[in-house]
Amino acid sequence: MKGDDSKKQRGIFEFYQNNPDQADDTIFGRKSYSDRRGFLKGAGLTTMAAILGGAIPFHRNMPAGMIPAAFAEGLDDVSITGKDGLTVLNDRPMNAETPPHLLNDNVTPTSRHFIRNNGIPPTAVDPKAWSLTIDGLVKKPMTLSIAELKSKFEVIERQLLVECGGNGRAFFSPKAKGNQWTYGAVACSNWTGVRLSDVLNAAGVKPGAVYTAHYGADKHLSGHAGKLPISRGLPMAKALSDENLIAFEQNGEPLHPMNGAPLRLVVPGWPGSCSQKWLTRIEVRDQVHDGAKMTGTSYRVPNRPVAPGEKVAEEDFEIIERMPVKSLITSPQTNTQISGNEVLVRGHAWSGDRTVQKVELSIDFGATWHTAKLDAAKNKGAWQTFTSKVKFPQAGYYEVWSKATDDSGIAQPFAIAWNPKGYLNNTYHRVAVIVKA
Ligand SMILES: Nc1nc2c(c(=O)[nH]1)N[C@H]1C(S)=C(S)[C@@H](COP(=O)(O)O)O[C@H]1N2
Ligand SMILES: [Mo]
Repeated sequence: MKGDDSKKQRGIFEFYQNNPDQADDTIFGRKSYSDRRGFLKGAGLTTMAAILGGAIPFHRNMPAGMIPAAFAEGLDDVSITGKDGLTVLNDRPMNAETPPHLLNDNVTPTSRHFIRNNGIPPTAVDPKAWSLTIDGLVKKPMTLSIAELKSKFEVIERQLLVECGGNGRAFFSPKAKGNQWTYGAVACSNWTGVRLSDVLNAAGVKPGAVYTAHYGADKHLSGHAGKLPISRGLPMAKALSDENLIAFEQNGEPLHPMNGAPLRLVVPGWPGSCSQKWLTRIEVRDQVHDGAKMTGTSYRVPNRPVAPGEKVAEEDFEIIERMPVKSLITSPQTNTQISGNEVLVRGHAWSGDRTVQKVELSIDFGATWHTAKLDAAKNKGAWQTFTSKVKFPQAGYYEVWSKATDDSGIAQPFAIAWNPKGYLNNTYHRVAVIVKA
């Protein structure tokens, strides 16, 4: 690691989780484990400070006794105000996912909505002073306060699904770099706001418009004022469809600071990265947006099937659009022991921009499948909840597998095609159930 601050900084947890041996080597040098005596020295300290920007919150994930007491003191755990039971994957930037059994509610409570940050969120936010600018290829560029958004446009409440493009990345082999999301970078809260399409139409999209560009108030990890952590956009057809919200409330309250307060986009069914948080500006462009994390390999997959671990040229990557069909079992929690031979299985299923037609469950590793009861979505862009009473023939170890099929006849696959950045893992969800005699 060099001291170059344009280089991406990472939290110590991600650093260790991705490759513990390499992290150890970087920080402590290539010495034998017993030689280290629990102290950082020389280059190790400098490196650590560069990675962490000063604080070392995740000492418990480091080799025992390796963190100087002065650094570790008082930083035993990370709790995020207003969040409950989330698993923190990274502290700089903050990234946290929700264990599946905490996503059992039809509507995800704010306390259980995951956090995916690419940079440093704004602090001391004043909703009254906040403004949103619509400019670029529009007839009437405008800057609106949140009060003006509320008074000039119809305010609606919708239940909308947000899923990170990297949800399920932890299960790719070879490993893909980035947050090792398992299942819980997905949520479906109630959002209140105005339609993105209404606001764009009021500004008057000019002919020749191709793509939107979204800007937020968070800062790049490097601290560079001119550098954005993330700025993504949408093709005009998706931007102008009526399910997307410019939202100022989540579950009937102001947005949580980590979920974009005071204003954000919610673009259901597309990679979460399309849903810009701390939203300040939407620009309409005559070409595909080229902002931070729009280009290169970010939120992109190869345009052809590739072998696991294959190197793919950057020009062969394509922007991810809708998210694929997927299901999540939210009850029972995995590894639950039950007595009696029956359990009520519950979960949710979704397919970006489409409807889920059926969810099937298997308790015999896919040999036979049973169709679950599947509810309709509350509205376009929401997930659908499924339930099924599952009977087990005898005591023993079982896995309950869930497989959703959408209205295009596309089902979740058993195994995921590998891609370099670990996106779009929509394989069956599996939970273990131990049936006691
Ligand atoms: N301004 C801004 N918007 C952002 C991000 C970000 O880092 N900064 N992360 C994006 C990504 S990658 C995802 S998956 C969603 C996550 O939304 P959440 O943190 O509210 O769950 O926000 C998106 N919007
Ligand atoms: Mo994301």
